[in-house]
Amino acid sequence: MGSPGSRAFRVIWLLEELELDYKLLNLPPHHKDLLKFNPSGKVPALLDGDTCIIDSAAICHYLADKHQKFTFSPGTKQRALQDSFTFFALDDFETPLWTFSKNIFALPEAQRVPQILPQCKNEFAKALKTFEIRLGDNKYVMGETFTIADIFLTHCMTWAKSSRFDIPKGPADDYLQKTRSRPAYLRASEVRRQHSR
Ligand SMILES: N[C@@H](CCC(=O)N[C@@H](CS)C(=O)NCC(=O)O)C(=O)O
Repeated sequence: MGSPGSRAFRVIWLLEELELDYKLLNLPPHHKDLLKFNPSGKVPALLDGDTCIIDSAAICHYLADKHQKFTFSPGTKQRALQDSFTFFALDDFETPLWTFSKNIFALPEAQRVPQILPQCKNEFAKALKTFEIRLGDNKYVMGETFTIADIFLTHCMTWAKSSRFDIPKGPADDYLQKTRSRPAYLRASEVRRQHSR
């Protein structure tokens, strides 16, 4: 559940990587059908049988662990390293992006604080430098193996580009070209395009 233009895109991308059948309910946040499962009204949510899982990170970890694909196994050092990239995406990248978006459009106008916007861009730029050092010469953050950490990082950096944050030519941009040319990413983008009509 959730519009493919939202964080639901992360889940759609993973479902496409896993080549699973799924039904997308293109619901906006706070839709009554969603509020039945998630009191915050936020998207995405995954309904699997009679269980509803909320939060894009929880959903992606559940799907990857269940199918043992695009993740290292829990309890391994590689999984800890993979998770540290995921949490980096959700903390160092997403926090300034979400604060920026809230103060540009998501909050009611009277609650917006425009003075915070430059700080969001600075925080993101700092995180981008850290990311490039951590990525090094790797194709994906865990080396040759594509994992869900790449989904969160790519989604955040794509969000940054669409909010006109600066991602200069260099390792991060080269990385994005690799992750965003994966066939599953292109299929997920097509789903998003069809649903945005
Ligand atoms: N940590 C959550 C965040 C979910 C979230 O904030 N989703 C946005 C759309 S991308 C939303 O539903 N916003 C409505 C709101 O904040 O009330 C996740 O990754 O699923």
